[in-house]
Amino acid sequence: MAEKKKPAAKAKAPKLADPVASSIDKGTQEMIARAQKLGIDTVFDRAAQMKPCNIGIQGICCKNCAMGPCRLPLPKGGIEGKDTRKGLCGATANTIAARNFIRMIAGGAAAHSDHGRCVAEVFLSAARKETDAYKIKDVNKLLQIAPFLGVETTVEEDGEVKDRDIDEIALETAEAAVNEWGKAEGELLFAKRAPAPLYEKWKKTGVIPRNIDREIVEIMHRTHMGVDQDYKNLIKQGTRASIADGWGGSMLATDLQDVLFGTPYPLQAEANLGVMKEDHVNIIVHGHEPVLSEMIVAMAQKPELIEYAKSKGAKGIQLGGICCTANEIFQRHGVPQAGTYLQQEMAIITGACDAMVVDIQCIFQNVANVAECFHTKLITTHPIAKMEQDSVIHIEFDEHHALEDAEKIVRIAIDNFENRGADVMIPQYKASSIGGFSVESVQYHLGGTFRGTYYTLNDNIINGRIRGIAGVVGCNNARTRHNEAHIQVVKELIKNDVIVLTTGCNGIACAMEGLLTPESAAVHCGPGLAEVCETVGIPPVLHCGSCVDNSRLLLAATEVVKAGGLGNDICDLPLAGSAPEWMSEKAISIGHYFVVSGVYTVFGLHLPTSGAPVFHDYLSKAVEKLYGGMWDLEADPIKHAQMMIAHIDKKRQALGIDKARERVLMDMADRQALEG
Ligand code: BF8
Repeated sequence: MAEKKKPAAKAKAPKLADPVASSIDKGTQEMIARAQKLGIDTVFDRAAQMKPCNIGIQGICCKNCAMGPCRLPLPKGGIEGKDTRKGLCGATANTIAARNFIRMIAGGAAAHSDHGRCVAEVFLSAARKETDAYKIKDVNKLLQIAPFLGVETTVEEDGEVKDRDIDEIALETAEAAVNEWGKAEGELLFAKRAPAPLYEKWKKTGVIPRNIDREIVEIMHRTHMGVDQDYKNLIKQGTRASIADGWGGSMLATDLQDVLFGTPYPLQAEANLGVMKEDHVNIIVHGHEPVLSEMIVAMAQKPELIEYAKSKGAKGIQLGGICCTANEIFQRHGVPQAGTYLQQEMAIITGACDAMVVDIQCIFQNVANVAECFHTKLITTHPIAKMEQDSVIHIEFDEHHALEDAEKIVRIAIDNFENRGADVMIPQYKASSIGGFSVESVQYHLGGTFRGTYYTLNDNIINGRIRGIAGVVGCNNARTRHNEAHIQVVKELIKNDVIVLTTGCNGIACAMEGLLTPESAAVHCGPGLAEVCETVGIPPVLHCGSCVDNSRLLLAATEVVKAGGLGNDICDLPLAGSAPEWMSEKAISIGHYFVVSGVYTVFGLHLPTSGAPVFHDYLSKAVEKLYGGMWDLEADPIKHAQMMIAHIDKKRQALGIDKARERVLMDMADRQALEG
């Protein structure tokens, strides 16, 4: 008799994320719950279902050759005595962690710098007058950067100094800029924009980049099996490549974007998913390069296309940004920020996203799967960033026919409006925000038109109203509650009179929380910072743009050094950096160029170096001796902010300005007013 088959075991339902534990944002919580009801998985559910690799997290898994992967987990009780761990080839934990770490720098520097290269090439096309879509919008910025690239802006004729033709300057500047990626000799020209003592430190340690591409390529060579096997020498190359990013590729991206699209000055917008409108065609622009989004912004305002949208039953066209594209179009046009990195799937789950247009970086492949559950058209636009799913439309964007491409994309979105289901649910949460704080506009607000320097900012730091400056930047990470650490770190800093400069997804998180408004100063700041914000009319958190715009923070710090009274170098300033919810290789590159530019930099979550304690230690103590900045790590947001404040106080003490601050702290009337 045939054996009776056992009934198949009922498949276990996959574990789902708890919406409230996943995000501090109510709109995001609503969308997570909605997705779960509809049976659509999101990054939050996937994080609940898949644990991160415990060995990879420590940075000591080597898969650089086929004898491995070799894994050298740190023993539970740590290492006693000599660390004898080694891979098949003999690579130590330090070698493996350092190789992995600088490969992350290479990935991050490549991403920022390739973005910069694309902008430089578009600028070259504009300078050659090969495109009608892109023109030089900010001549002053061009004149400001041209000398750093070795381009004269004046000419002497018959003993008289005259302005050179702007088209000639543009062309020479564009050619010099493009050359920075691959020139055969010399050094990165923007390195000299750093304060002289910092430049000298780099020179002395031999880390001035030769050109941008070479430093990234050399990382790939050095970390190939059997090449560089000294963690100190490996991180030295990581330093060189990260400088090539911060003071090179990213800085060129920022500067040339300002030349082409305008240097940001403060303007107002709104942030969070609630900026989407049920009765409008909603286009979400997601990614990084403003080369694409600028054209979409132009097309979405074109009367003919607005009329076309109306002919399809919509009241108009609503644009919204996700990730750094959001920051780019917010800071130059006041286009609302629809959300941070972890909200990209959520924007589609509203059911009201008629098209999501993406270019490069930080784009989940799963947005294609989510889009398939709704009417949303997902459009990829960049030749280096396509998706395998058949539902994805690819419209290759090219500066030579950029306006036509943008119009085609906007028309696809409009045509798709009538395909919406009845299942639209836009979370009704949004906050007002003010952005557009470039180095120049901070100078205007905090330096004054007459002084034209950062003098007033320095003055307020010296007199203690402002305790110090913090750069809080970076991503979201689904391994921690969305936006919680961002907001707690920033609130703790401003409560303690530390002014915050923000970029990237931290900037969007702060916008969603209402921290980018001058009014928030009275609610959240210590008395000194609140007074400055009220007097000058600025928010306590200054939105400085996207992740490539971290170069603005380097230049702002340089301006503070130049204004005087706070030391001679960036490492002398009461300044600290932070990335509370980092996740990308770009964050590691940014973190490292902050550190080697002299900034004490704290990351949240973990660092992929913990499995190699000697190397991990080297990144703090030894690196600090070389450059004045160091890496630090703290997952708890309040402790994280307190570590930054302690560093700021240490620097105030070294500058001899700690006494002035004590006087401000003694002002009880201010304290009571704040508490009231
Ligand atoms: O470059 S902060 S999640 S969007 S990597 Fe990405 Fe991180 Fe956001 Fe911009 Ni930056």
